[in-house]
Amino acid sequence: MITVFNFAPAWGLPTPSPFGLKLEAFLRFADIPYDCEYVQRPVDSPKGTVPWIRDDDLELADTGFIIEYLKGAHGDRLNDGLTSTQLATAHAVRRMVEENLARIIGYTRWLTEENWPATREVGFGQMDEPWRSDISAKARERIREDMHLHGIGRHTPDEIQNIGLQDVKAIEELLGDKTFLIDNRPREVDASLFGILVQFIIPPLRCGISDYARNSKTLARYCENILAKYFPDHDRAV
Ligand SMILES: N[C@@H](CCC(=O)N[C@@H](CS)C(=O)NCC(=O)O)C(=O)O
Repeated sequence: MITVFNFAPAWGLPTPSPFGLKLEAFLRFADIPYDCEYVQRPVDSPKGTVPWIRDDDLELADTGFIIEYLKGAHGDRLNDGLTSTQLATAHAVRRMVEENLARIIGYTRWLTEENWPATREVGFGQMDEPWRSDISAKARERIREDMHLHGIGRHTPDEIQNIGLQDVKAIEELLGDKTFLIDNRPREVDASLFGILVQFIIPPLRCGISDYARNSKTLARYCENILAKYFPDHDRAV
């Protein structure tokens, strides 16, 4: 049985980690059994990131590499029958949400004043003072430096929200009235899209992208359908 090391359920989601939720969604879409072990910090992860997996003696980090490994071990169960154009669209959407929108989730959670108290509570709430204030402040500074070096951290909060809104509106247009991004069943790209998009819809984040996504029938329906059908065991009260 595969073990997924992930952040524990929080904010009404099976995990507040966009990439952790991507991986769990992939495993459920592909019907591959797994269990979860929850961690507070990814100190034991081979790449220092959440999620990572253990399968017998193998430990592997980064959802891109994990999913390639799973496809090798269990077969590519989600992309069968897609045309090369559909696969190319899926690739472009996956890169957009993982490389841009997911970073904006990080910015919104960690670096906006209105969302920082909730982020600190979920990430560091179990720690005692003075460690809690000290370690959370240092982690926040590290994220501020990362975002600055990447470049996105040099923009204003409104500019960053507008950059993310462009992605979200493009997804809304591509989804239209379909149940999934490409056709009528979940494909590999839906794992990335759901894992990241739902983080703007269910958690109590306050930002322009969340306001837009929660009010979009297309985007809210997409996420709610996947949660209901593929995560029926999830207790939203957590
Ligand atoms: N490209 C990686 C991204 C993983 C990632 O950024 N994970 C975040 C949590 S969602 C993380 O572990 N950040 C470092 C940390 O929390 O210390 C993947 O696909 O797994």
